[in-house]
Amino acid sequence: MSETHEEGVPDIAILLRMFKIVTAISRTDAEFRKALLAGRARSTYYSPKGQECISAGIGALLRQDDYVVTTYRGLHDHLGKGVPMRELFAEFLGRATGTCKGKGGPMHVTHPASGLMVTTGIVGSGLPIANGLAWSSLLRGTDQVTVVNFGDGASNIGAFHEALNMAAVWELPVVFVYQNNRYGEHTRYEAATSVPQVALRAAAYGIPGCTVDGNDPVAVYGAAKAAVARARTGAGPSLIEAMTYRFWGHIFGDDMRYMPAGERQAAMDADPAVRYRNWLVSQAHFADADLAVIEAEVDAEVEDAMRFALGSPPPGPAELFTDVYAGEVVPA
Ligand SMILES: Cc1ncc(C[n+]2csc(CCOP(=O)(O)OP(=O)(O)O)c2C)c(N)n1
Ligand SMILES: [Mg+2]
Repeated sequence: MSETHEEGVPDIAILLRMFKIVTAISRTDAEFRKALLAGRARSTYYSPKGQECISAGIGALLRQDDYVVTTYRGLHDHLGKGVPMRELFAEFLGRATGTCKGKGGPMHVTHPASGLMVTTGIVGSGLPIANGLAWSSLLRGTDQVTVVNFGDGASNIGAFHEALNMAAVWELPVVFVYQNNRYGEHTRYEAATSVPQVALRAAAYGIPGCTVDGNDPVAVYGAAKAAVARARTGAGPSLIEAMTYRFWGHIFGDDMRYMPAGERQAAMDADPAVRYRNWLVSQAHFADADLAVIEAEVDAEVEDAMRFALGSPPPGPAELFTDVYAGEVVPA
């Protein structure tokens, strides 16, 4: 972290909350990759490692009853919103104890109790869904805020433009969080996008847009604070472009040949989790030993969640017809 953020440093409880989220994401990601490589777990896995500070900055701001929508690369957003680790791990591994009884899997994690409303596998589809959630809050007269996370690839899909326009016209309480990790699948940002920064597109819809360092939770928190306040007070939507990088390619197991080796190495050398930890210590917000205690607690929680998930059964055949139809349906 090059900046000191002297003026805009959030209070110590927020810094700590963000550290716990960053650590939980980073350690969970490492645990998942280890389990997959060892053959202990089988799943498709879209690693969010590198993008954890975005979810920490947003997660530290939201209330439990606020809504979050995310994508298949959403593990960081799930943890940032407070989805319980045991149920989350179990869902990722398709177990009956998961958030959706193992029937959603990593691409469809839903946990309304913590406000994680939808995880989608269809690029761009989360944005209109977020508008619907926000519209429901307006109809019910609550001051809930909806945050929708999506990637740079999604910003070139029609649904992005339709959703931003509608949210602006209806002044919906949505924060559009655009996680610019420089690649949509195997396509570089520059090859697919007409503007140097997608935040510029906010002007086309008459809403505020900004670009922040997505690898700095303090910067994300600062930008999101204004956007969340705007949404909560009925002033309408905003677009936040968070610049970041995905460490492990599109899907875990990707050979990553299309990513220049130097570029990826530079991003990994500047690991945002390590950078935030170093900044907290160098600015004397926390002692190294205090953070080590938290890391040990997080490690224990991650180990426990993995043990719980691996020890849980898959959903049985009787589950095939439950949670599928609104009414009672008995198959012939
Ligand atoms: C409508 C649609 N088109 C194509 C795909 C295939 N696809 C899956 S992920 C992806 C890349 C999306 O990139 P981005 O929005 O930048 O998200 P990231 O994976 O970087 O988080 C594509 C094209 C899809 N799932 N949905
Ligand atoms: Mg991307």
